[in-house]
Parts: sequence; C-alpha cells; structure tokens
Amino acid sequence: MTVRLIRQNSNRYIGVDAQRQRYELIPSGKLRLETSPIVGDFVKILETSNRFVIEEVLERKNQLQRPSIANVDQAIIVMSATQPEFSTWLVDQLIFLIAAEKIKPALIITKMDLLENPESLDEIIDDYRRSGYPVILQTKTADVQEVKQLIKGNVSVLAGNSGVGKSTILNRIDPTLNISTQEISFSLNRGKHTTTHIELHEVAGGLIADTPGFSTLDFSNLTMFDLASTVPDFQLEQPCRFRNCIHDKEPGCAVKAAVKSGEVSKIRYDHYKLVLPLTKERYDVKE
Ligand SMILES: Nc1nc2c(ncn2[C@@H]2O[C@H](COP(=O)(O)OP(=O)(O)OP(=O)(O)O)[C@@H](O)[C@H]2O)c(=O)[nH]1
Ligand SMILES: [Mg+2]
Ligand SMILES: [Zn+2]
Repeated sequence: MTVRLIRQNSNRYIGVDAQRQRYELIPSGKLRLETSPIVGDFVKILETSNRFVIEEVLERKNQLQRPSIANVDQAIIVMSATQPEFSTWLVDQLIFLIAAEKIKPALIITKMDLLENPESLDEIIDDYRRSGYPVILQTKTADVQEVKQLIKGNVSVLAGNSGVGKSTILNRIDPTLNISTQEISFSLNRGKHTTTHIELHEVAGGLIADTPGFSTLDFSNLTMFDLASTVPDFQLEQPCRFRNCIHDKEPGCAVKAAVKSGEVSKIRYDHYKLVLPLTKERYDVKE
C-alpha cells in the first residue's frame, strides 16, 4: 500500500492514504541505511506484527532541505507589510530560490492593518501581480477565502521570517489547528521559531506546512544557469539569441529587451543581477 507522509517527529511518521486513513509508521531497518523518509514522501508500507513499517520511498519530484519536505507544489512567501518592514529584495531572493526548486511562488502580505498608508505598497503589489505572481493581502481580520483557494489541491510550504504571521494565517483558516503563535511562544520561553516538528496540515482541501521554510538565503548550490533559466519573470515567448544566456552581457538577450520595454520587472531584474555573483560558478565576462 502507498501512503503520503504528513508528519515526522524524529523517527516516527504519520502517513495518509487516498481515503485519508492515517497510519503511524516507522522506517524499516533496511530503509534506514538508504533513503531517510521525509514529510511529503509517497512511501510503500507493510504491516508486520501489528505495526506498519515504511518499506520504500518513491521517487521525489523535488525536495526542500530546510525544512525537509518532498513533492512540494507551491511555496507561499509570507511577508509583513511592516514590523518588520516589507522588502522586495527579500521576497525576490525567496522567489529565485523557490523557482529554482521547480516550485511555484505566491505571496501573502500580512499586517496591512498596521500600515499608516496602505497605498504606499500599491506600486510594489502591482509589480508582482503584473509579473504573474498571486498576491493576497491580509490583516488580523481579513477574509481568508483567497488563501483557501490558493491552498486547495496543492502541497504548499510557507516561507518567511519569524513573526510575519505564518501560523496566524493557518489558525484563521482552520482554528482547530491551534498552532502556537508568537505571543504564546514568548511566554513559554521557547526559541526564536515557534514551530518545531515537521507536518503537512490537511487544510482547505490541500496540504500545507507551517515551517520556517527557506530560512537561509543560500545561492551557493545553484549554478548561474539554474538561476537564469528558472526565474518565472524571464519565461518569455521570444527566446534569447543564446540558449544558455544568463541575461547579463550577452547580445540578443530577450530578457534585457523585455526589461527595457517594461514587460519584465526592472526590480526583479536588478535583484537577479545582485544574486548572480552569489551562485556556484562565477561567470567569465567576455567583452
Ligand atoms: N496586526 C496584525 N498582526 C498580525 C497579523 N498577522 C500576524 N500578526 C501578529 O504577529 C505576531 C507573529 O505571528 P505568528 O503567526 O506567530 O508568526 P510566524 O510567522 O508563525 O512566526 P514563527 O512561528 O516564529 O516563524 C503575532 O503576535 C500575531 O498576532 C496581521 O495581519 N495584522
Ligand atoms: Mg509560527
Ligand atoms: Zn537572455
């Protein structure tokens, strides 16, 4: 039988089958030497002497490292409008890392109620929407219908700094989750991040992890070409003259032309140029 793992606490797992039946699972001895199962994995399980063991991990579509989650469709970047202040630089770095993993990025901007001039973010929000990213604005009381739509039918992870309101959103969508938020965690004197074990919650017809995903902005495992070829904004109908174009100094670059004509966001392109030197291989500029 095949199930999907939705919870991991060190060596103990919970899996669900297509009928949403839950199983408590441990990995077989054999498996422990090979691939460690992670949340999001599809695994083959067997019943042996009254317990279920994970016999095999099926091939992964993708795999996040921090947190360890496999087969992710979508990463929802959660960023506050203020406290801490909204940063397109931070959002764009996350977009690049997410897209390089072949995961779709979306954006939720929280704490809009704390902004004195909510219009001050209009231009930035427009820029993301025009570039094709879903953007949802949230306050402590806003309707969560749009967020539910975003989650439905997808395996999602939440990405974003501590305190931006990731757990708050999930609690508002499904109050029975009762995930601890920062006010509570401070009184318990826990560490910086409120969320510890890894879990995909069954919420709004989808699966979603409330973990501080993509907490490090590390580009050193990506090649320039991985980056250049996966930025969602740069997927244009018109190709660049060179197939391995990294949209920097090459002649006939369709991306640069699109930035000039306003079709591609200049903000995103400028951030891309800043990230390029942080990738694995340095680009030898041929003048
Ligand atoms: N005013 C306002 N406060 C918010 C909003 N969203 C979250 N907060 C507050 O922000 C604080 C942090 O929220 P959390 O949901 O714990 O943040 P988190 O992203 O889960 O943080 P970690 O678990 O530490 O990564 C809490 O005090 C929330 O009540 C919002 O839209 N408006
Ligand atoms: Mg949290
Ligand atoms: Zn190009």
